[in-house]
Amino acid sequence: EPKTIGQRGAFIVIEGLDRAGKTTQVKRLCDKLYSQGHNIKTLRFPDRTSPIGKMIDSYLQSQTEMDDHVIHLLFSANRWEKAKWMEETLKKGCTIVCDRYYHSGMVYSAAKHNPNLSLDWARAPDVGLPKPDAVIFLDLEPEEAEKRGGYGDEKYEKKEMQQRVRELFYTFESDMKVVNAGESLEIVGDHILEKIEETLKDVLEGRSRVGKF
Ligand code: NYM
Repeated sequence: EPKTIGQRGAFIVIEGLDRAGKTTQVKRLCDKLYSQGHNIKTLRFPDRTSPIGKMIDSYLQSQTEMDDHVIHLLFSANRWEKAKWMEETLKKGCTIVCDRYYHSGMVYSAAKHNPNLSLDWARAPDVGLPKPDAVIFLDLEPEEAEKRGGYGDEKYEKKEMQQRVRELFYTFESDMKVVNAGESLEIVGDHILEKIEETLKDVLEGRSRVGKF
């Protein structure tokens, strides 16, 4: 018997640094919640499948150059493309587990140190998006990321950039639940579950509405 019948679903976001194991943890969390009887949908940003997503993908792979503001607005537009679907999905009683969202949007762009692209400027285009019920931040020490084989070839996957991104994520510490991603898969998974337990209960028992950023 699905637990979410008659109630809205919960909106859970997994944020974190590159190499923190977000994708694996999103999968584990979905499997776990599904086995508990939740209706689940997953989402990841950037969603590289839409026309805007394809432009983002091309930028991340250094195949096209773009002004910092332009790519920032495309990342935001890529979230707005899904906003209506997210609201409808939650309303139907489906829980959404999402790999990255507007915190990534703000911090990666602001970490570029472009004097014309402040954190405030970066925040503005995302204002009004559906607000997650819980944001987990998978935190990883840079040394640990390096032990995991270092970063990939995409834009932003450089040590100095990741360090700035990490510092900026911490300016949103009060919005997020920090989980140390340096532990084993199982331990990280258990910590995530512990941190969202209260939120899930509140949502599923009808005590909380979908907010807006
Ligand atoms: N990224 C992701 C941004 O710069 N802004 C955003 O709004 C989002 C959602 O894209 N290095 C960056 C962070 C990552 C890169 O993400 C690709 P992933 O999770 O590796 O596909």
